[in-house]
Amino acid sequence: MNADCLFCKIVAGEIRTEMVAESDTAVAFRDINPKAPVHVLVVPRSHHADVSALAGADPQALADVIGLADQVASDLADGQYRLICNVGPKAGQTIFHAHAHVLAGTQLSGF
Ligand code: DGP
Repeated sequence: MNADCLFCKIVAGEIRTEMVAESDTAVAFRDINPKAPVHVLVVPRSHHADVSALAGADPQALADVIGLADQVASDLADGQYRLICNVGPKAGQTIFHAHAHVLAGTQLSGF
């Protein structure tokens, strides 16, 4: 755990938020600023700055994040979803704990 990391504090239960799913290696909770009817963040329990770092350090944990994202999209929507991972400030990343955005529950427009 990184003591300065918001998502580490959410994983540890130090900051309360609405959890929608959990696994041994990842947790899923609703984004505070939703961009779709279903907008869930899936984060690994272990701290890595972004998905690129996670892929290098623990590919299985990244696979687990994607697996939990897929489960969330089936549980909360119809299994059709967009998965977004922002890596670095140029991509719009603001929280530097690896995470995937699951967007679902509506017709999503193109990029
Ligand atoms: P990104 O731009 O990819 O780093 O996305 C970070 C997301 O985290 C952003 O969509 C808003 C969300 N977020 C920021 N602070 C909180 C919080 O305290 N609780 C929850 N649930 N989401 C948060």
